[in-house]
Amino acid sequence: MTSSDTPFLSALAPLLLQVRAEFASAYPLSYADLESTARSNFLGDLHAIADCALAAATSDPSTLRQQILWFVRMLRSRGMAVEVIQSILKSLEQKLKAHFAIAPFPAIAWDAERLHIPNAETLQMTDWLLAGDLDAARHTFLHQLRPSFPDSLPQTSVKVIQPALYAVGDRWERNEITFEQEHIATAISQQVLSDGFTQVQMAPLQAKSALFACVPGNRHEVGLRMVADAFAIAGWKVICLPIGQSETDILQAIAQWNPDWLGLSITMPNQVEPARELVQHIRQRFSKERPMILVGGLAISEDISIRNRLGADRYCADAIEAHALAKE
Ligand code: B12
Repeated sequence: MTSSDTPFLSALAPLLLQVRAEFASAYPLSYADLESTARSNFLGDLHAIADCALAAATSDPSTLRQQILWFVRMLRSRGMAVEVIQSILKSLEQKLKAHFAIAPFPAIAWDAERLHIPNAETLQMTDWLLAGDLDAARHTFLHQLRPSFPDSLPQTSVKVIQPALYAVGDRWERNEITFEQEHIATAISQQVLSDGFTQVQMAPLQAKSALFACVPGNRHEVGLRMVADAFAIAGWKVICLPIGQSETDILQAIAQWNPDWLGLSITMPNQVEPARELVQHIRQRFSKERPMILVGGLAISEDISIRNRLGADRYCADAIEAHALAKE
């Protein structure tokens, strides 16, 4: 059966109406609060997820995640609580499963940062980054930083700069900003983060070392730097390789520095396979002498199956989690 078959369509419509009715009666205020366009599109949105769930069972699994994420973002940015959205999705999945051969709904990360939903402060910071307003961006960042609390650096970085850069990416994707603006936003972020780093009190230096690198092909270094800084302020000796390293370069750096941990950053889906190969080659070449391997980055933060496929020892979602690991 395909999503355009008449039996699918006629069996689907009453199920979607049931999901909407349940939602409206279990959470009347949330339903009433949805602005009229979102409310009138609601059945169509559920229908789109159902189409993708059906397709995912036989051919294309990737669109289901994208469609669900879009739905979650749309409702979250209109202020709907996570548990309400979860209950809508659960009800939809159960009803579809009872009638059709669909793929199970994928697990997704639920917090607003990971779903890239900008709040007013994020939007303000995004504007400053795009306008090249270093002073305003720095002032806001340093104002939120609590220099005597080392945890404050990863926390402020993840809560203030990271979502603003995600919003920059979303605007680039929508063709609303130029490539040059994306570069300026990165440069200002890097400057602000390094200013913050110099202000924060560091833990005493320990006999632990970590090497950080972007996987071959990944040119996104800001997230990796945030993670490396989180280790550094926890007292680790840290080396962060510049972007543009080949697999051979990274293997050589491991041989040269012999770090306790290696942190690898993976941003885009096409960097997952080179990352998997790199991890495999590190295991083969260094055997028991190898560093522990930590992975993270946008490409894996929303897909647990990728984490498992990489063969790494640990995964952290962001610099806050990485700082907690560094303090273990
Ligand atoms: C700035 C930027 C660039 C800059 C990067 C400059 C630089 N020196 O770093 C430049 C211009 C080079 C660039 C290039 C490209 N980019 Co770009 N870029 C971005 C942007 C806007 C911000 C990246 C960033 O710094 N984010 C902020 C950091 C803090 O977040 P993060 O990387 O997720 O890191 C956190 C966690 O993921 C985790 N983490 C990350 N690494 C690691 C490592 C370890 C060990 C651990 C534990 C954790 C961890 O912790 C970090 C801190 O909390 C993103 C948007 C986005 N959503 O990120 C797009 C984005 C990543 N880029 C994108 C694209 C398409 C590209 C290009 C193909 C085209 C282009 N825009 O020019 C090229 C490809 C380059 C390549 N081969 O890698 C897409 C990717 C979409 C996709 N799924 O494929 C995005 C998502 C934009 C979008 N919405 O379309 N980009």
